[in-house]
Amino acid sequence: MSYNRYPYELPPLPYSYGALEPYIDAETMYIHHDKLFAGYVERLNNVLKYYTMLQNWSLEDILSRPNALPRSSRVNILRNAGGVYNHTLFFEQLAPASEDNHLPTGRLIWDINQNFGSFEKFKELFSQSAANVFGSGYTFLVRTSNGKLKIENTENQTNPIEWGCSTIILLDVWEHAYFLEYKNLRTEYINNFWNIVSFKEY
Ligand code: MN3
Repeated sequence: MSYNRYPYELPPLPYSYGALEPYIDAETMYIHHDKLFAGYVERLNNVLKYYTMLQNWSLEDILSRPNALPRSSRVNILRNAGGVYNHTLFFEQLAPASEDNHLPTGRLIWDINQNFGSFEKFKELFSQSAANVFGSGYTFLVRTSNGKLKIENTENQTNPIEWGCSTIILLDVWEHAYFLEYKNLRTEYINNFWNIVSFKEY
């Protein structure tokens, strides 16, 4: 069993269900991680059991080579591999508000200032972008293949790795990510994301 190769297993949540309160409630975390994320892991294993060749591919291999996937199962594989990849990154990057890693440092803050003017301006643009996701999807901060930072929205479980980008942070704006606590108030959920998202060293 592995987190990045068939047969996939569900990565454990790196903190308790209630660790992100009051910004994300424990019940939402439990359902999101143990039920919805687990469902993507299970469905990905179910489809990959028919494709021996793909069992040796990493998630990155699968998502970055959509045209190499068997046509009859392509949508099913991409959807579930994307669901596993995106939720792995989403839960991994969140951290209790009391931790001190919620501001970008080093090369990343330098690049953010270069690309967006300031961290405050970047947060404003990212938040606006997340508020504008129509239907189910995500907002990403990515590094493009030529090294630039970019904010991108995607639909459903699409990850910009499909067009050569790497993910720095992402916000799940599917309703299941916030509806229990925030109801229709997506903007409050987005604003509170900045208290719990963490940034890695670059
Ligand atoms: Mn989700």
